[in-house]
Amino acid sequence: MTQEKNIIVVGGDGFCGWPTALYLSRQGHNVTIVDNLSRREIDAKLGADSLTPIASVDDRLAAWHAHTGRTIAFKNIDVARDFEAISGLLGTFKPDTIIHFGEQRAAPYSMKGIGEKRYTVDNNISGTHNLLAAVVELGLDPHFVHLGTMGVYGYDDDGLEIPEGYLPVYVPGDDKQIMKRDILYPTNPGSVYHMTKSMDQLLFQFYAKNDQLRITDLHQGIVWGTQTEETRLNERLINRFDYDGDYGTVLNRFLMQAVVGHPLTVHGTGGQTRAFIHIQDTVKCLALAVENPPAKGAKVAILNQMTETHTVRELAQLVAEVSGATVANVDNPRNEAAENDLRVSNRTFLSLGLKPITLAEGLIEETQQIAAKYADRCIRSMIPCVSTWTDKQRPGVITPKGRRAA
Ligand code: NAD
Ligand code: USQ
Repeated sequence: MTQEKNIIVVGGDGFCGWPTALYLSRQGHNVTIVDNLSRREIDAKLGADSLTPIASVDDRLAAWHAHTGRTIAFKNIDVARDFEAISGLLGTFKPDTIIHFGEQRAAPYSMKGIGEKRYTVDNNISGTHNLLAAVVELGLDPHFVHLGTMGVYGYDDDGLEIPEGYLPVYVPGDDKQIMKRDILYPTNPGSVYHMTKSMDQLLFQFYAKNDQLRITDLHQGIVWGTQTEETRLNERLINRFDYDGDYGTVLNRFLMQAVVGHPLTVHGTGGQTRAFIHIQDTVKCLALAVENPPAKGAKVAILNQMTETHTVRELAQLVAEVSGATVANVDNPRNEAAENDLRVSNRTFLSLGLKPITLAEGLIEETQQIAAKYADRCIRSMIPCVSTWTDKQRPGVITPKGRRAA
């Protein structure tokens, strides 16, 4: 039995946060979810919805209690804007661990327009800073676990295996001796959203150095799948499944497109290589991170939270093979390398005992039990990716080759 901890899960109503809160509660921890429900509001504004029917927060928590006898508390707080409320909660609850999922996490949404760019920066940076500053102000010593992203490294294909956060550099000193320094792996974000995660890294570096906060930053790949052992217990506990052009991630989109008979929307050639992890493994990694905090005064622990890499076209082929779907190569609305290689070290989680679920194992179950089961809830008009990275990519805009189709 793990030792009971007081854990605050910021963003605990979201796709990764909800199953994590359940898993930690089932392990015997005392969990409080903090969420301002902004993700549900954004869906309502976009006219989108989770493919799976997600219950209200109150219903979710009541179902959890009914099925397990365990209680998870919920506080509706905007951590970016309501400093007094989050500071008050931290002071009362005195968490052993704060897990921070509470950011605007879609790259296409962050590139949609000036309002979305500003919201993403204000929300993500202020939220992270408020939490760190409140902890210091209150004289608390929780382990702060943050969800970062593989995308901070960029996809420049520089031939290196991406290390876990730090790059050893060798520079000539004044006396011509070669000195070794470990620097933060240089960031190269590909969207305003990814840029906020790069900026978060500097906040962590500063607070670990200046205030000896114990911080773990998990650089996570693209999460796929829907259910975990806990969310399967009852339909009121079901996890969200995003498939729309802003929030749907690539593999879940392909799975849903396959069952509704929509061609798989491969951007460009599909030569983009990305890192992936199943939601069940996300939850397990979080629990492993919670059990293994860095020492006080240590630098930020940066762990790559991913289990396999694939090109987008490989994913499309895999999904087409299991479903008979067709593949469409569409204009890429993003500003990203058309083709790249990606090698990533994930030694820490493997050494802590993670046994990853592979795509080959989980794909068919996901297609049949989620995408097919809820296919009639699909809003087809939400499938296309309409957020573009630059004005020139917008339909109807005149380019040197002519006007792009509206
Ligand atoms: P999500 O949008 O489903 O969940 C985020 C939750 O945070 C939502 O419930 C939202 O309401 C809440 N939130 C946002 N801003 C808040 C604020 N100011 N105050 C309080 N609550 C706030 O996203 P997710 O997919 O669960 O991602 C969680 C974290 O993991 C994010 O930080 C994301 O960057 C990171 N991540 C996600 C993926 C992925 O594929 N989903 C991959 C890598 C990293
Ligand atoms: N893509 C397609 N077709 C689609 C949708 C996407 O080809 O229909 C391509 C994109 O152009 C991109 C790749 O698939 O090359 C990945 O896109 P994505 O939307 O699945 O992932 P991304 O925008 O990178 O963001 C997601 C999460 C984000 C997280 C990130 C991890 O939304 O929160 O940080 O994955 S990572 O990519 O490793 O940085």
